[in-house]
Amino acid sequence: MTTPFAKVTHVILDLDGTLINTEQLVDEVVSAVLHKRGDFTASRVRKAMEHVRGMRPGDGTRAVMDLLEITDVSVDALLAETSALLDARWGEVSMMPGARRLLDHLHVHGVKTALATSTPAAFLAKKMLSHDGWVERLSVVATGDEVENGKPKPDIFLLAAERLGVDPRTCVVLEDTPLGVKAAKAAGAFAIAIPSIHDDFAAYEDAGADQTIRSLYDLDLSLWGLPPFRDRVDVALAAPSDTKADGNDGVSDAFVESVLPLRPAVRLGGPVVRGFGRGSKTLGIPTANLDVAPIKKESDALAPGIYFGWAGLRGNANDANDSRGDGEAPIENVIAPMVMSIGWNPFFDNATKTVEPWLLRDFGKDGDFYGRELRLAVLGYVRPEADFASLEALVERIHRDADVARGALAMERFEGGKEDPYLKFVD
Ligand code: ADP
Ligand code: RBF
Ligand code: MG
Repeated sequence: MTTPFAKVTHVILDLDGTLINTEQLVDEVVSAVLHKRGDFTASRVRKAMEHVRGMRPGDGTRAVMDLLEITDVSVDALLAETSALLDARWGEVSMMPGARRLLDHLHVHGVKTALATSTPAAFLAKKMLSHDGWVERLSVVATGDEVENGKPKPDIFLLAAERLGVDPRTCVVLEDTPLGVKAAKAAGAFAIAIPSIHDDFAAYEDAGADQTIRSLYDLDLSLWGLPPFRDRVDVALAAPSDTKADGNDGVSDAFVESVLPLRPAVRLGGPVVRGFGRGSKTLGIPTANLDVAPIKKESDALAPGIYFGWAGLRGNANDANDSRGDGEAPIENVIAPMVMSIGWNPFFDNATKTVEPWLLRDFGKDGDFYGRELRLAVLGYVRPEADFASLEALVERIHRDADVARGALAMERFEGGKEDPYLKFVD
């Protein structure tokens, strides 16, 4: 058993980047506006924007202008320009993976919740127009315009706790930015960081985070004395793939692992593209990479991490352009179990996000998928992406993920997923 970090009674939630996925849209819109104001490198603009993540819109605009030394326009004018562009696009914003599950869970268990957002009330209404009323289910709301000082000052969390009618020391704050974590700690609350800046976890530790997790899927409420989630499912492993007796390699030797079913299943697909050419060569584990751009919305619905499900791979029976010699039997459509990775591969520190399933079947001479259409029905989440001390440890963990996937997909509740019509190429 893990000992709890603390016993809290109330949960305070940040909005942008924690509950709703606004960060990429804001980055895109604001950086385009900033680039029009001077000859900045992309990395300088990105750094400036990361520096102000979590601030109120006015505070952030002013701070970015200072950092980039933009003087030919007023803060208000620049803010008006970005706000108008953003207001036209808030409808594109989805909830963060795991946010709906968390809010439903806290609601069902009667845990009192506060929203503590830097967004001013007037912006909040516009931002939430396309959402279906979950804000109303929160106990209290505190907005950026209601306080004297924005994050990293504690005001917004002090106000949220006051409206909840409790001491901030009985609250845990969920935050995606270092400035938000700082503000929560300054208010005396506990702070869980769920970083939206994925390449700088140290910034969250420096800010004083009590715990850092990679996504809301990994939130363990029992560590905080709150009612735990009960929706994970145990998967029994046939045998540990780690045959070394002691588990001193950072990879657990347990015979059971729990997975989080995704409801509903996430469907995504496209033609198989070339990846970094590393899977087979470096790891001995081939992964069929999908182009992320056309499936951005679907892949963003999943937190970076490791998943399992079923894959449908289109054959070439109907392919008039089949360039192989006459008389060769056509390759049939197949449905196979799969285990996949989504994210930035911390071990390799990739600059771009990949979506890459390993199909758990030996394809032999038919193992060239490039250009063929691959469809995935993702049924469950296994674990977050991790870094490893050695390549061997990474490879061992991926084989264990495959064992977990095979075990889960043999269970009645996941087995039927292979009948998903999406995976059958009927046309
Ligand atoms: P890349 O970096 O281009 O993705 P990999 O070394 O990861 O290359 O190998 C992936 C390729 O190997 C796939 O695109 C596919 O053509 C082939 N392949 C063969 N068997 C499998 C399998 N079981 N699962 C995934 N890909 C496979
Ligand atoms: N890469 C990581 O850096 N960390 C991981 O925890 C990780 N887990 C993976 C799990 C599975 C099931 C698969 C198929 C891949 C995983 N990878 C991980 C990605 C691996 O590094 C990648 O497939 C290779 O770099 C080839 O692109
Ligand atoms: Mg690959």
